[in-house]
Amino acid sequence: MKLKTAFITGATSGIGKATAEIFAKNNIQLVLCGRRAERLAKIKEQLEKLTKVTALQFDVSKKEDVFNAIKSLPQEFQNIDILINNAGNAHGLSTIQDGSTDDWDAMLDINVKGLLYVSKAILPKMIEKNTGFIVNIGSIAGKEVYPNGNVYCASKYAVNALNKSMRLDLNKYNIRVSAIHPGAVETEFSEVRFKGDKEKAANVYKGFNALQANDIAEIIYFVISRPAHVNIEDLIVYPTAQASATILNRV
Ligand code: NDP
Ligand code: 8X3
Repeated sequence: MKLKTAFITGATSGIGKATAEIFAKNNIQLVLCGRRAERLAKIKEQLEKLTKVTALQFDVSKKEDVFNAIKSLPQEFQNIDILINNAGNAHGLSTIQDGSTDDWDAMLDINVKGLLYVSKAILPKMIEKNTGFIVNIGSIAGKEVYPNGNVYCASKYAVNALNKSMRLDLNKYNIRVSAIHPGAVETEFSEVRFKGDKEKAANVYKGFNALQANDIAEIIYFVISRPAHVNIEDLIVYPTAQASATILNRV
């Protein structure tokens, strides 16, 4: 049987990398994407023991690079069945009056426009084939705003809206669309948010059992492996200790 092909953005760490690992174990061939070439090469080498893998190095926020990279895919990886729109990060955690405009640009360009560019480049073939699956990684920050979250929250509210829009616009092409909205997941996310301050990042996950990247990856695999007539629209996934974006039971 022909292998299914998944295209995963942000496959160099955290949720994207864990998803690539689970997909590889389940015989899905992979297009791994990210900016960090060394990591891409290492993950590709590991997962090639399990499935066919190719790597694409590009920045999702650079429009031309996105389209050129996707055009350059080897023939056997061009038929993408599953797109995991996962690349993204928070940059900074400040009030609206103190926020950095560079951080705002990064979050809107990567989390929103990047997701749109990648989807736009991949959709024509899904539409032509009349089948496909898109999983958008949102966040609890796309369901509730929290103090100092402002622009990151806005970017994830946009992902939530785009997920709903994709469902409406792509419905007639038999393309399944799902969003997964995690609460606190212990990845490199907070290190990026706090610009490499490892101590500050580690404090985010102190005093409770945070979700791990693999917890979300398993759910992504569950979502994409339902029978063809089943489409889960939207899931919020928290660590047990977290009740909402702002309420966390730390010991
Ligand atoms: P990580 O920082 O571990 O991973 C982020 C991934 O996104 C990396 O692979 C990174 O790759 C990629 N990425 C970031 N910017 C770009 C860019 N400009 N171009 C291409 N790739 C990019 O964080 P997570 O795994 O936690 O984050 C994955 C997704 O999950 C994000 O959308 C995040 O918003 C969301 N999320 C995370 C939560 C958490 O608590 N961790 C909770 C809710 C949602 P590289 O640097 O190599 O380009
Ligand atoms: C990441 C989780 O709570 O920092 O989206 O927004 S949070």
